Amino acid sequence: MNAISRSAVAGAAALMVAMLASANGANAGETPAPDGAKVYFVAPQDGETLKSPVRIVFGLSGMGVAPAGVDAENTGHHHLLVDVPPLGEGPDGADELDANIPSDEHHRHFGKGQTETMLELAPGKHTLQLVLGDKDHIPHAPPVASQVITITVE
Ligand SMILES: [Cu+2]
Repeated sequence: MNAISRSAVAGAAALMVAMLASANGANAGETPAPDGAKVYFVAPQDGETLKSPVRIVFGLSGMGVAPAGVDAENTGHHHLLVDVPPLGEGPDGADELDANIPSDEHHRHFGKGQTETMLELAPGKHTLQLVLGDKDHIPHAPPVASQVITITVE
């Protein structure tokens, strides 16, 4: 094979990789998540009305919890998104799927490996979403995120 056809083959291969990545639907972090991994709210339930502070219990199946910074296969730590758009639909769009999850009152990190929290919330409606992050606080590929639930605080 001469040099020209060799680079044409490499170019075609790169194009195929790019097409596969876009067929995947979205950006994603570099840490793989196993098929069927799921994060969900054990409590509260979607639509529930509660008093503050609200006890929030994180459920995870198909993966394990490890503290931030620990590099162990098929693990991550919980993040709780409060009153922000669903992961991937915020101001940075799909870039949220392969970036560090911010750390602020709307993006709570549980980097010690916690699986529940008591959350102070003002009266009114609030949305909550759980997102698993890898050792560097980046969502997995594919992202492991719960449905967004809405609760009302009295
Ligand atoms: Cu984190």
